Amino acid sequence: SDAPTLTFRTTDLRGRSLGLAELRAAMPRLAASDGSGVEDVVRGIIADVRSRGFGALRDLAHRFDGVEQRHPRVPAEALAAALEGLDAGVRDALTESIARARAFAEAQRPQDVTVRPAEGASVTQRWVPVGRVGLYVPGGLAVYPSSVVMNVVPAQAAGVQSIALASPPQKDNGGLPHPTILAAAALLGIEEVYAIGGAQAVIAFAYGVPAGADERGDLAPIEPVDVVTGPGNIFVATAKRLVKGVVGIDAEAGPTEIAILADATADPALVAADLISQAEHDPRAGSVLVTDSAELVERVRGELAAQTSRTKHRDRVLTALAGEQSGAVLVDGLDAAIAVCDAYAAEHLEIMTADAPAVAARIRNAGAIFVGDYSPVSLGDYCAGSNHVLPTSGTAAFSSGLNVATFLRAIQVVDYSESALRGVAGHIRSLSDAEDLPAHGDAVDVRFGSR
Ligand code: HSO
Ligand code: ZN
Repeated sequence: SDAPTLTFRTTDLRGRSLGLAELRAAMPRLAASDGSGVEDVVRGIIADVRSRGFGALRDLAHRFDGVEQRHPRVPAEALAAALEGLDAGVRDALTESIARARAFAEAQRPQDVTVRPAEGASVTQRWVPVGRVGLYVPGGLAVYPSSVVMNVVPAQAAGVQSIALASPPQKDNGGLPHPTILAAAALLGIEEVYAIGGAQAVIAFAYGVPAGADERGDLAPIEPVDVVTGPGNIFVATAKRLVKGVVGIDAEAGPTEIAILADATADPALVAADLISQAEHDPRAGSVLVTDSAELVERVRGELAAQTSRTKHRDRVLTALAGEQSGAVLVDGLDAAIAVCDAYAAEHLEIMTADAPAVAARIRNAGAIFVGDYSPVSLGDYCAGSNHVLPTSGTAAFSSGLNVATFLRAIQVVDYSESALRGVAGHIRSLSDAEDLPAHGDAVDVRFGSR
């Protein structure tokens, strides 16, 4: 059959001055899919898991994963065995990845702050980790031990005491999750692992599963968590959206994206390699080049054609590059390129220009920024020390990648002495009367024997 040909469209914004909404609409990006059919299915699973607990999980494992399961908890011996069987090179790489991510995450821990508005008065902001976190790790085509690292390390650095992990049971692994996932969990010291797939894992974490019993004896409960994180398919994303509010969630991850802001000095071979690297994830992945050099676009297109012809996941990559979510965007100069990248708010933004650090410093919207020729996204995916769980689909304009703060709450602590309270009693009275809430003022005055 014919070799598939490369399509990588150009959007020419030169000579046009567009407002923010027009700019966003002009950029290559996937139209948001409406998951309405999926939502009904997930609501059904929520009702089932909440009413039938382990019985529902057993039936879902049978139906979706083709395994027979009495209780989803992975035995400690299976975790140890998976670590034992882990390839030595992968183990070394994960160990280095963990060390770098941990050093960065620990340095992110915010300081408590105290302000003393008056003599005898203090207000403190105290950072406190959530008590328990549930991490979902997919187990289909994409088995990413690196994502176990990226989700677990900031939770541990935040001081979360209880971390549980769930990943789908695999038929060919005796109903256990993928061995590399188990090994990564063991390497990180995670002991509580469940073989539960998809939406039901998110739901089991959000609501917990009460203790049960069957003919063979007791079934230990799954305790509910405070925060659920982790990537997944549309069912997982929908489940996270539906349990949000019952628990906290990290961002709802869409297909991955890379934007490269490049000028005429960029090396087209590097630009093409990096666009292909993220397109490799998913036929719906977005690979976008923003530049003021029409010549660079042509040279990158040549490199894409050459490099895709020898890349392993060629069909997936070519589909992603040809999609409406990918392509080159031609602009009038560096300022316009920065404005376009800010409007797009990429999950990953690479800067390949003269004086890349100066350009990077001007970017306001991106999940993560990769500066210069020697900081490709692949580095951040595995071994930079940064986190690879990042906001997609333009949500970088208002949200952040996974970090220590994802797992912390700021508690404000108020501590006033008698005289310090007396100092503002009149103001409290004025405001409580102004809001027609006089009992608020009374609660202060009663302390000073006047009401
Ligand atoms: N680039 C992906 C993360 C990943 N890459 C995992 C390789 N493995 C989303 O940031
Ligand atoms: Zn990646």
